[in-house]
Amino acid sequence: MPTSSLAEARDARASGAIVSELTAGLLGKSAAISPKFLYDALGSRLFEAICELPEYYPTRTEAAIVARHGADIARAVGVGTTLIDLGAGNCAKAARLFPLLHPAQYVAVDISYDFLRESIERLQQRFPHIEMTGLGLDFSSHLDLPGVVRPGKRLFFYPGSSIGNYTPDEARDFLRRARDECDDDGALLIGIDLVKDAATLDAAYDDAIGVTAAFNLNILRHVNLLLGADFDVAQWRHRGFFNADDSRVEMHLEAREALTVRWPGGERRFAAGERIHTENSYKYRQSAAVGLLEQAGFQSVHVWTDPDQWFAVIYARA
Ligand code: AVI
Repeated sequence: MPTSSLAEARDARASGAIVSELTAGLLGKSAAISPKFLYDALGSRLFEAICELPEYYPTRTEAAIVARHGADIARAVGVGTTLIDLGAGNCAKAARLFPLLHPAQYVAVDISYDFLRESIERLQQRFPHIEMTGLGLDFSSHLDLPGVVRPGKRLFFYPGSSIGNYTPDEARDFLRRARDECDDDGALLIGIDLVKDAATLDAAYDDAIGVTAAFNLNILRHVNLLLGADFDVAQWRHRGFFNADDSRVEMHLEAREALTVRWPGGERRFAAGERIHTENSYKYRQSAAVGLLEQAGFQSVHVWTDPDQWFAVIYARA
C-alpha cells in the first residue's frame, strides 16, 4: 500500500506587493478589488455556503454532469494520474473524482491556505491511500509547481467555472500556462459556465437570503486586515447582475452614502452610489469555450453538458 503524506508550501509573495495591488485598485478611476481577495478563511466558507444555495446552479449542475458521464470521463483521463486541483477550496469536487480516476497523487492548490489545510486533513482520513499535497499559492499570475509534485502524467482540474473570473484574454494566457505545465501527455479537465437567461444569472449572484451579499461584503473586512484600511461594511451594499453586452455577471459594492476610506498612506472619497468592482464571472457559449482551449494549444477537446446546456465539463488533451 502506498504511503500517504501531507506536504505543504506557502506563496512567498511579499505582503508589500499585496498592499501595492490593493492601493492601485482602490485609487483607480473606477475603484476595484481583485476577486482573489474574496477568499480569506471566512470568504472560503461563505463560498462553500453559496454552492449550497438553490439559486447557485453551477456547483450542482457540474456535479450532475460528472456523475452522469463519470465512466466516459474516466475512460478519457485514464487512471493513476497526478491530479492537480486548481482553486481546490474544500476539495469536494476533486473527491468525487477519486473513485473514478484513482489518482497516484492529489495536489490541491488554493490561495486560502489555512482553509485548504483543514480540507486536506479531512480528506486524507477518507482516502488514506492517496498521497496528498496542499499548496498555498496564488496561481493566477504563475503556475510554477514546486518539486513536491511527482513526475508522471498530470491532470489539471479546474472546476466550478473559476476560469470565468478571468477576462477572456487572461483566461487564454492562464490556459496556455496550464498547457505548458502539462508536458506532452498531460490534460485539463475544466468546468465552464455557459450563457443562459439573465433572470437565472441575476438570482445566482444575488440570492434571496443574502449569502452572496455577505461573501462580497466580507472582502472589505479582508482588505481592512491586509491594508489596515477602515472600511465600515455597514456603509456598503452588494450588487450582482448579468451584463449581457460583455457576457459576464458583475459583482460590485455600492456606497450607501458619501464616505471616505482611509489606510496608512492613502485615502479615497466615495460619493453615494459609487461602486467598487469586485468580480466578473464570464459566461461562454460552448463554441467559444472550446475555441479558448484550442487557442491555448489544447487539442482533442471533448465536451459533456447537462440537458439544459447550462454548464460544460470539458476534457482537453495537451
Ligand atoms: C469561484 N467562482 C467561479 C464563483 C463564480 O461563480 O464566479 C465565485 C462566486 N461569486 C459569486 N458567487 C460565486
